[in-house]
Amino acid sequence: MLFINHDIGWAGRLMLRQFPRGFRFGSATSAYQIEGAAHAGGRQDSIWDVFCRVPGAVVRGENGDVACDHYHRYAEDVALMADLGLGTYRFSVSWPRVLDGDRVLPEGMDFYSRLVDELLAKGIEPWLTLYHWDLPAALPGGWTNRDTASRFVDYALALHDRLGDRVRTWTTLNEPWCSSFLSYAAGIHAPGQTDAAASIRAAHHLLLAHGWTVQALRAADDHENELGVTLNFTPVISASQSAADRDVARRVDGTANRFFVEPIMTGDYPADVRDDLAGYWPDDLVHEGDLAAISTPIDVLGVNYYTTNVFRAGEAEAGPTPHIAAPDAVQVLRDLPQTAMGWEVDPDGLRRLLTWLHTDYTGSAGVKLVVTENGAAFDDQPDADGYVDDTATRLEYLRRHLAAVHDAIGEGADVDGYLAWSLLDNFEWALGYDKRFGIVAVDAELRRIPKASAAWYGQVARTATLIG
Ligand code: IFM
Repeated sequence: MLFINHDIGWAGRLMLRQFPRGFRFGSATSAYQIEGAAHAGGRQDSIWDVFCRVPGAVVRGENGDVACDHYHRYAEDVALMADLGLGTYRFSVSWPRVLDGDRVLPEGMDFYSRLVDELLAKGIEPWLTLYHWDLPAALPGGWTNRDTASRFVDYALALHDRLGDRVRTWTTLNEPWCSSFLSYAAGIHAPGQTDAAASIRAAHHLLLAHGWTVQALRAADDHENELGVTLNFTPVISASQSAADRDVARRVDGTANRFFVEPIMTGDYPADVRDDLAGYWPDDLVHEGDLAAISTPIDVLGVNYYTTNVFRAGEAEAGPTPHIAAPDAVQVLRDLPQTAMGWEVDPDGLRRLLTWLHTDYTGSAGVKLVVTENGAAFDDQPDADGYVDDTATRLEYLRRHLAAVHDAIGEGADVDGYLAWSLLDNFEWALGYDKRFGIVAVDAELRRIPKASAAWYGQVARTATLIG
C-alpha cells in the first residue's frame, strides 16, 4: 500500500497526505431526498410521502415531491460530479418507484438504468444502496412485520436482474438505527411510531432483510460483486468515571452502535444489550437461523460518521426517546464547534471509530471499511449569484475528517474510500430544506451552484492528496 506523509510544516501541523492507490473519493445522496417526481411512472407512496402529510411531522410541512428534481436532471448532476473529478457516486433506489407490489414499474427501472449508464459513461463508479428509508407505504406493518424482510429480498433481486450487470457495489441498508429506533421508538422519522417493542422488531427485521439479501445477491452474482451494509455510528463517551455515567454511556452505545455491528460481524446480539432491552424484547422475535443469516459474510462495511456524543446519567426522560435502554441519558456538550444540526465537530472521533471497527470486527474478517457518509450542514450565506464560500465551515469540516481517515489508515485500518454527504443541498427529512449538507448549492430555481468546498474536494479527489 502506498502511504506517504510529508510533513510540510505549515503551522507546524499541516501535512501533505497521500491516500493509497485506488482509494475511492466520491459523494452520496438518497432517493427521497433528491429525486422529486413523487408519483411519476406509477410510483406509489412511500412511508415518507405519508409521514410528510402528517401535520407537524416535518418543518413547514415540507416534502420530497419535487426535492432537487434529480429524476429529471440526473444527467446534469452526473456531469457535475464528472467535472469535479469524483470517481464514485453512492445513490439509493426508491423501492416504490421500481415495484408496485410484485409488479415491476418499467419507467422507474428505466430511470435507474439510464442513471447507471450515464455514470459509467462518465467514468464514475455507481454504488447502489437498496434501502434509504422510503419503504412502500402499502406494506402492512412496515418493518415490524417479518414478511417485509422477505419482500425486500424480492425487491433486491428484481433490481439486480436489471442492474446487476453494471453495478458492482451493493449496499443493503442505510443506517438501520434510524429506520428502527428513530422511526418506531422516537417517532421522529417515518412511520412515526412510539413503541419500544416495535422498534426492536423493526431493527431485527431490517437486519434479517440485510442478511437474506446478501445471501440472495451472492447466489445471483457468484462473488462478482461487492456487497455490504451501511451503519451510522455515533461513538459514545462517558462524562465521568462514575459508575452511573459509565453505565449510561454503555447503554446508549449498546443500542446505537453495537446492536447492529455485532450480529452482522459476530452472529449474535451483545449480551448486555439483550439484558438492557429485556423488558421490551418480543419473545417470538428471533427464529432459528436468523443470526446465521444476519452474519452472512460481507465485503464492505459502510461507516456513516458525523459526531461523537458525551453522556451522563440524569433524570429519566418523559416521552419517546430513541435511546430505549437509556431514557436517563443526558447529553453533555463539550467546548467544540457545532454544525447547524447542533452536532459537535469531533474529527478525531472518526479516527478512533475506524481503528475500533478494524481492530474489533472487520480487520480479522477481511472486510473493508468505507466512509459512506460524512459531512456537515452549515447556515450558508449565498452571495448575489448564489455562490457559497464555505471555506471556513464545510470545507474545513471535510478537510479535518479526511485527515482523520488518513490517520486511521496510518494506524492500520483498512479504509478504502470516503464519500462526502452530500452532493446536493436536499430534503433533510423531518428538518426539511433548511439544513444544507451539499457541496453543491441548490437554489429556489433548482440551479446547481458548486460551493467552495466542491472545488476543493474535487481537487483532493483528482490528486488523492490532502493538505491537512
Ligand atoms: O441526510 C441524512 C442522510 O439521509 C442519512 N445520514 C445522515 C444525513 C444527515 O443527517
